Amino acid sequence: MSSNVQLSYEARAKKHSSATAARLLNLMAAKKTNLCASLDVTTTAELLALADKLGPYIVMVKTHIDIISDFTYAGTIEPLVALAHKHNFMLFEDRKFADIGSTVKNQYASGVYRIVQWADITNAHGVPGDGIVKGLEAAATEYVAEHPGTDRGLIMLAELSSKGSLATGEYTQKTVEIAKNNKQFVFGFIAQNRMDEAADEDFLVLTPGVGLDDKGDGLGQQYRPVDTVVKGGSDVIIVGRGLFGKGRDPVAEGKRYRDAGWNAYLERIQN
Ligand code: BMP
Repeated sequence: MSSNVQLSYEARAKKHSSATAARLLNLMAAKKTNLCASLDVTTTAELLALADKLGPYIVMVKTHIDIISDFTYAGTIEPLVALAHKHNFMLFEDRKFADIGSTVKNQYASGVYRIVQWADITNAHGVPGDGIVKGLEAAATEYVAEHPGTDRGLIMLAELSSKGSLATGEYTQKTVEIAKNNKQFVFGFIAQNRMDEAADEDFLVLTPGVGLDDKGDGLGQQYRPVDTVVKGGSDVIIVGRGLFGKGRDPVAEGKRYRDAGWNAYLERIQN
């Protein structure tokens, strides 16, 4: 496994070439949490209420903004960004772009959601090839040029948590190659394992499919415990229904997953 996993988040932030990755690493160190809350809810009110409750315990909110039934930019995004400032967490739109460069550029910057304007991080599949990164990067570069002091970063979907995923073996390797060829914009992976990296590389691994109580959801999702995930090289644990599923208290679960994730990280860097 890469030696980066033995280093502290602060140490990695100092030498990271991506401003977005460095910001994320520093924020995890400052807030002592590597927990990303995946808030898959369908109303603005639920999204904002959960973001506010969980804010103190998380480094990031991950959204699927297209599932919000009452979405408006002013009504949904503006208060969400205000909560991100209030609690100091980053925003990750789990858009899973998968089209040609020219199309994803517009999907990222335009339409109803205007993702590039508010999401620090988004993600993409490698299936279309390198052009997908170039298209997204073009939109990010335009936005950042017009908004000095901002940064944007992309993560690639190298593996999925779901049963029977086709993102394995050669597909995963080719996706990693796309990332390696685009390090100025791609800073990490959605993956279940650490991906290959050279001595001068440090791709962050963000891992969904994390649950302390359940093994799956009956629709193909597969959960692994926090300890296994972090000790396996993951830098950010992504937890959704484990935090706010039926009967769960988001504040209690937020603290529980934060502590589990942070303790596993401390043990990892101490060994
Ligand atoms: P939950 O913890 O409630 O199962 O949610 C997992 C979240 O992570 C969902 O938003 C899903 O879209 C996302 N996700 C995943 O579960 N597995 C992957 O491999 C990649 C994902 O983005």
